[in-house]
Amino acid sequence: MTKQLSDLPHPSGRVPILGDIRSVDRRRPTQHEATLARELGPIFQRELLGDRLVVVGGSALGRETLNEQNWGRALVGPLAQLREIAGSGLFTARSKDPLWGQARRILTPGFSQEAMRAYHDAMASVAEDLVAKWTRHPVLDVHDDMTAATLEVIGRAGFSQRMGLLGDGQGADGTDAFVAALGRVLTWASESTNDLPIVGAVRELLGAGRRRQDVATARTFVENIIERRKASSAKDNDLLGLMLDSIDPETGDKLPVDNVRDQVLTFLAAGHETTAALMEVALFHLAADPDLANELVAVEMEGTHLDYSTVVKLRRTRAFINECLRLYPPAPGFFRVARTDQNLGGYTVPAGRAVFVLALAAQKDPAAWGPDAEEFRADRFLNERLTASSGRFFSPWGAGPRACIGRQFAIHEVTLLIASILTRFDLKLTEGHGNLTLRERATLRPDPFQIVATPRETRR
Ligand code: MNH
Repeated sequence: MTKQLSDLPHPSGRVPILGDIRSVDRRRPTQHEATLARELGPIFQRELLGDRLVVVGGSALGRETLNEQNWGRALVGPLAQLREIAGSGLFTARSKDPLWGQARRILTPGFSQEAMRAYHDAMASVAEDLVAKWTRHPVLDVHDDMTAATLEVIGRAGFSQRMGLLGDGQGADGTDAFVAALGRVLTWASESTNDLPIVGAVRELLGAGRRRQDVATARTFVENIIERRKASSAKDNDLLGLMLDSIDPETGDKLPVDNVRDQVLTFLAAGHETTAALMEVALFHLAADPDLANELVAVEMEGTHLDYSTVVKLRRTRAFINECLRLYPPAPGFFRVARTDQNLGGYTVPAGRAVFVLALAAQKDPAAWGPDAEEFRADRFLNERLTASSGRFFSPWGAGPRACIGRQFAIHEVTLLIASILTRFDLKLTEGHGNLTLRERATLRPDPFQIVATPRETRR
């Protein structure tokens, strides 16, 4: 006999009508849910005014939801809110919207191995600008510099467009305003998902004007990028080139003008926020553990020229990056919807019901990852072969046809940035930054911290 979702364990302190109101952390919702998963088990519920969120935080049950035959992607939670700014861009389009398939087909060549090879020099130019900046200013704000670096990378590699945040400061106008507007919209998307209907409605009313402005700011910024590109003679075969000119082989259509705008915005947002989060987690661990940094340099970086084929061979760095993604997934979870009635851990999940798969919890489930599941072990992914049959939930890029299209792009970028930084600098945390704490705005991203970068002594 399977049980109903109403039978799922829930946090203690449930109150009539409002429900599990005492167990909502508006500012750090998924970190709170990961704590609950430890107490309540691999699947639990949280109810607010009769609205039930089903959270899957166990590794084995999480893996069941990755089965594309039984489960699909669901556009709910913060993701649904983000349609307000990203429209039917790739990330926020409904799977059944023909524009999703069309855009995915048009853009997939932009993420091939060949494309990565072509982006390498643009990515390397950003790494060099970052190194130059740190040489001049050794005490650095990691959050700001990673926002700058990742935006420059997606701008230069994806849109042949400098963002004006690194290097000589030339490039798109209004990038800072764009970043600020985007940050506020992301925060709203995350926090409003955890609002009670009434409180939420009031907040909506208060925030709507500001948000309209933010959306307008962001759209104007990307429209300027598109206009500038159309006016230029450059016919680059980059992401923007594909968006503007490429014809979908299946439908014979180009992307509609409005959709190009939504795609550019989507790629600027999805391409930088998550990647910056990953870079920040990585830099924190490298600064906190100089032995680890030195080992990576000594074993696989020293004396190499960081060209495309060298970067793809940095397997220890890759393993280290995977461990960052395991413990600090920049997308802390994703929604999956049951295609037909499912039995999940003894509970009936009716067809059409969405569940929140909490990668943040499932990727440190001791039942799968062992007693040291919560420990950061940079070599974990070197020693344990993670194949599809390894039985552990590891899904920082999502799942199925809606999985991250930018995965190889992000991995190449992050590996190259880390190698460029480590071969040049010794990193140290400044006093008072002993712990990595994370804030949430649909993504999970470290709170700002500083590091000190001193030039590494070169061996003769
Ligand atoms: Mn990315 C989808 C994680 C970097 C563009 N990305 C997803 C999803 C996850 C994800 C998880 C699926 C979400 C869901 O199912 O609800 N992405 C990441 C992480 C990084 C990242 C952890 C970096 C680290 N993403 C990038 C980069 C780009 C990008 C870089 C672009 C250059 N991601 C996307 C797009 C989608 C996506 C676009 C939506 C794909 C689709 O729905 O077809």
